[in-house]
Amino acid sequence: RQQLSQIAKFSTLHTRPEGHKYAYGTAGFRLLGSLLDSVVFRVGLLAALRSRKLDGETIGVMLTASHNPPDDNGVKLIDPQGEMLEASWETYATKFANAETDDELTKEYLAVAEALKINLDSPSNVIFARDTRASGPALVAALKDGLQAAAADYADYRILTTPQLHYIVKCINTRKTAAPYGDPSEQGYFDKLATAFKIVTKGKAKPPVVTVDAANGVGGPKIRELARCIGSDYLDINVVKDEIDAVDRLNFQCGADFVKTQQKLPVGLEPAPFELYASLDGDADRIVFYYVDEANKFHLLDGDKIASLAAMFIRDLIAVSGVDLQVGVVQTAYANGSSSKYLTDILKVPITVTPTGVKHLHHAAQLFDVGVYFEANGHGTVLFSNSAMKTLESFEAQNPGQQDAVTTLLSLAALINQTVGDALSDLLLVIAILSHKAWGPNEWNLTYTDLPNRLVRVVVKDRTAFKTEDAERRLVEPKGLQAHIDALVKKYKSGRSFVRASGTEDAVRVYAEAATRLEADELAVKVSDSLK
Ligand code: NG1
Ligand code: ZN
Repeated sequence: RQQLSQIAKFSTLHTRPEGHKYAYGTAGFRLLGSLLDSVVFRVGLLAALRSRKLDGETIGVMLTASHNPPDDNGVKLIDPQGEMLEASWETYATKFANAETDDELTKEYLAVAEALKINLDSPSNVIFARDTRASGPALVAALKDGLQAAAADYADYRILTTPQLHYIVKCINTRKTAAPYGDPSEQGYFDKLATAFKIVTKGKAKPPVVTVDAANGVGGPKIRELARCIGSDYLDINVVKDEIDAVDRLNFQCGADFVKTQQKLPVGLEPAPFELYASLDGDADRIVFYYVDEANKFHLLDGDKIASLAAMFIRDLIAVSGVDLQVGVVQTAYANGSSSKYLTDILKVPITVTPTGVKHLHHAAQLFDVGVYFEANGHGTVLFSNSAMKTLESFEAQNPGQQDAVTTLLSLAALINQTVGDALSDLLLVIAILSHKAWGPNEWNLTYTDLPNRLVRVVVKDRTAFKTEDAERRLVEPKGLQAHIDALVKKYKSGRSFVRASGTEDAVRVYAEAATRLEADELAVKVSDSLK
């Protein structure tokens, strides 16, 4: 057939480097940009098939390596409602990427089409975008070849943040439904967020000034554009680390991952005490906040603090409005023990714990009326269920206070990017809440005090030997190790520790927390030593 011969022909232009094994993981394919040409071409083929399987609904392809170093790049698929690619298709992605020859690739292509009864003549729609990396344009060319070979219709959205592309995918696919998500364009995205932000903050205290470190990535220009749409009467923002043309500075000594893992300020930032700062990652889907006190001590406000702030605010709005809705929070084992205690004991908000990986958190959050989920590293969002939206939209308020709370809840649902964690949307959410409470970062931080904690990466012979249960909080294998960890933990006040294999690196991670810095460090070392 014509499509198959086109694929075989184009594939010769994108040969697979020998000896490299590819795997579609939680972050899609992610590695050195120079090793991705054939992978991206083949992802184009898969995206075309995925759209055909779903009756021509639009699929997204994002080229980014997020917080990774500048020479890396990556590619991941976005499903029609703006979610991550359905898990069963990750296997096909991996198979396509590893096909040894052009011939084997066309065979795989046909095999998937046959197994899933996909009509290769049916319509296929794909949109794509990339971040600011130097390897991006060449990979876009490879992707276009793949889409053309597979006879897909496509549109190039050029440079976007990852969450912007998720948003546009969802907008396109909901355009003709009863609940369109928004205008499927970048301007539509900015306008939706700006309008919602202005409604939420109307008549409230002037929000705190915020300085944003954009990791020298795509978030810098986008946040400026967003701020322009909102206007300086509503938002006072400074953007730093926004040199997108200095490609080697991307994520270098700055950005959300640097700040969270090093627990320190971006290099070169000279903060004023008690002012609010935030750092994005390279594709602007993560954000962490921080400030320094009068003694110049650094205080991190991470994903757990964002989740707690959002849950508190939404819980209070629900209480004032009188609507019958339940807000819940989804965390992973890495959530600080103090945050879980605060949510459960003080806010009385239910918590679900899931394994690491956004898709697990996202699915668990869908089970609440309003589900707040954040990984400690600052990736997360808030989901309003369809029935919660209906309840809010049809609610008849008895007094202005109730009306105000319901309007705010509905505007929050528009302000928050519900397809995926979005640093820009999360930034506005946090600022809006601080404005309502007339809080600065210090007041926010005082809601609870993080337990000192330590995360250690340990290289082991075989990380697959580490099997866990109970949302990765307990080891089942190697046998006996959990009992040993339990015995160690018992010796520390507020001690907690767990071990799991990383899903993104060839290592295991040890997490430990305890009442004091010294004890948390000691526990982490002792548990790490027991793995050798
Ligand atoms: P792994 O390598 O499986 O621990 C890391 C992060 C996750 C998540 C993924 C994203 C930690 C401890 N783990 O996973 O939270 O962000 O990368 O790809 O931060
Ligand atoms: Zn990212």
